[in-house]
Amino acid sequence: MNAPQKTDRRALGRALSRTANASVADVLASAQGASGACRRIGVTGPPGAGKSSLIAALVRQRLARDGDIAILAIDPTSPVSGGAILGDRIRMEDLAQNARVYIRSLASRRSHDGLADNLPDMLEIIENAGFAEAILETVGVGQVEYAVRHVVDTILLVMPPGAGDQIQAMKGGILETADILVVNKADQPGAQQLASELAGVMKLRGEAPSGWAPPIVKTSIRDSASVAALAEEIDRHQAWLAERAGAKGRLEARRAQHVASLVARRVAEVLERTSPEDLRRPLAGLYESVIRHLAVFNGAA
Ligand SMILES: Nc1nc2c(ncn2[C@@H]2O[C@H](COP(=O)(O)OP(=O)(O)O)[C@@H](O)[C@H]2O)c(=O)[nH]1
Ligand SMILES: [Mg+2]
Repeated sequence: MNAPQKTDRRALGRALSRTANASVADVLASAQGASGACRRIGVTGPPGAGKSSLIAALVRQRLARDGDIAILAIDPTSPVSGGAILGDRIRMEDLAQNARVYIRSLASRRSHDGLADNLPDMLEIIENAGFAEAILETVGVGQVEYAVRHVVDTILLVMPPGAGDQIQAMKGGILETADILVVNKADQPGAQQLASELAGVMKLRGEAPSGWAPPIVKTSIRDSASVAALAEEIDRHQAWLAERAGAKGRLEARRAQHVASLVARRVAEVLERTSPEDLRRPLAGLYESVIRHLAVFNGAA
């Protein structure tokens, strides 16, 4: 499939906006589910770690290859625009002008996990639009990172020097799901100390069940060799995924998770339209009524 032309980008933007607000019925009418055609990279970590700057630096290098790149930023701070994304725009100004790059911010909506509810659907649109790569930036350390796991192939956890205290708190969390640990701002003091602390934590953790040992990469946006080294680790992880006998596992898990999230959204849709009287009914009756309504896509839900 060919990448969309620059003139198609407005149509792409409209399709994404439509999907962001689509009901489950709307999604089922058009979406097919992920095909795995597009490399998906998640970049997470605390605000100010340098995620946007690093993504911009990575993309500038990765444009040397074939294929268009989409950058999606989940912005929990503002429902519309502004805030962090405004800053991101400035860091990515040159890329925003590039016909082969598509940048889009997504406000996180009512979702319990802080991700846009329709993120899997939006990523499918990006995939079908022919992008070779989609890079997803998420802010914060928490539930979002677990949700990201299901929609991307490779997760980067970006930390600034001095984040050592946070590592203790993260031990059982995001550190477990990250595929690559990035110590950014390596031009600042404390980067080596953080890298050593991380290495210690990873050693204690022992070998991951998957067999992938997350590398620890020090980067600085001022050092293009370090960004190239990070790009290489991303490629190495993607190659490792592709080579595994169970390589299909991740795509299938993604599709299963997609269906699960659609069902959860559908339940929420039905409950929204359930009257207070019905909600006071005995649990078994209420449960049965909800189940019955799930498959009935009419105005009355
Ligand atoms: N010294 C230094 N500053 C950086 C580096 N990467 C990002 N920054 C700065 O850190 C600040 C936050 O960067 P940003 O990309 O917005 O972080 P985000 O919130 O994680 O997306 C900005 O002022 C960047 O210029 C780096 O490698 N070295
Ligand atoms: Mg950012």
